[in-house]
Amino acid sequence: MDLTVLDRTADADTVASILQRDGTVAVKDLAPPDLADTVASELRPQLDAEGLKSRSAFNGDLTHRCGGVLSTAPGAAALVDHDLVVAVADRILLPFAETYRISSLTAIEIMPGETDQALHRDDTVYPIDIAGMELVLGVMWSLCDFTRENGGTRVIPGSHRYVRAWHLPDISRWAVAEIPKGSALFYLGSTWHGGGANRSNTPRLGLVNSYCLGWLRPEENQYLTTPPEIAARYGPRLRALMGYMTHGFGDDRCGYYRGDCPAWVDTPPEPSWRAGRSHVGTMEDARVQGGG
Ligand SMILES: O=C(O)CCC(=O)C(=O)O
Ligand SMILES: [Fe+2]
Repeated sequence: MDLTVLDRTADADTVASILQRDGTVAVKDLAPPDLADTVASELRPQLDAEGLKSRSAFNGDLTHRCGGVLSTAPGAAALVDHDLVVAVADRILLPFAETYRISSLTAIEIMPGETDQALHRDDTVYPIDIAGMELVLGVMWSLCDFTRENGGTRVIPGSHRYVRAWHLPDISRWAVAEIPKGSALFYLGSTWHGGGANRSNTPRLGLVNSYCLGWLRPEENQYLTTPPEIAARYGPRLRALMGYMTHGFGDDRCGYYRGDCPAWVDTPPEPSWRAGRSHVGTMEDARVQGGG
């Protein structure tokens, strides 16, 4: 199956319905190329200084990675908090949670000579596997042109939502995200994918944002990588995405905090995040239950 690549004029319903059908979709030219350049140059010092610290059998030997992106690259806010991305994430994740939040934000620079990354799903960090329930949405922003030669992300359309234990999808063929700088490749947490080998002579730089259901623990600790003083520089929606807001409302909440915090968000900034389906009982329930 091919990867569908849409124009930046695509609306959220179209993007989300292809994403639900295929497990992946790309929207090209979603961010201006100069924004991609700005983010790339903001990330540069940290990539050079620390990029190779995360070398591993999974991450690769010739791949630079860095997290803490919103502390080092403020330009990335416009990508992570992009209106279309949020609207698509609403459609994919809100059926299973009242809000969602950033799970990880990682700059990934695949250097020339790097080999293929193992194909994988991003949602295997969570020990739950319920067919049809998406836990994670990944968005890979191309900060340079992604090509077949330089390690454009490989995705397997149709590989999503398999119940891992007994329906392993066929991962012998993949599509390559060949997308210009400033594009966004969406893939569900259950969709098989991986970085590509870089057979070119220039690095391949991308920024991958993943969003998880609001009641899950994020992969990267957002409070330590973007502490309140730094988070406070961003708007309320991005602060909520960083986790400076509860999941759930009323008496049914995760992550509440009653102290002072300059980054805290009291009122969910998106109407779609205000469903408030509280499950705990009330005093009135107790009275009806006849407890005296
Ligand atoms: O670099 C890429 O294209 C994909 C990386 C990836 O999927 C991961 O590290 O989880
Ligand atoms: Fe991945």
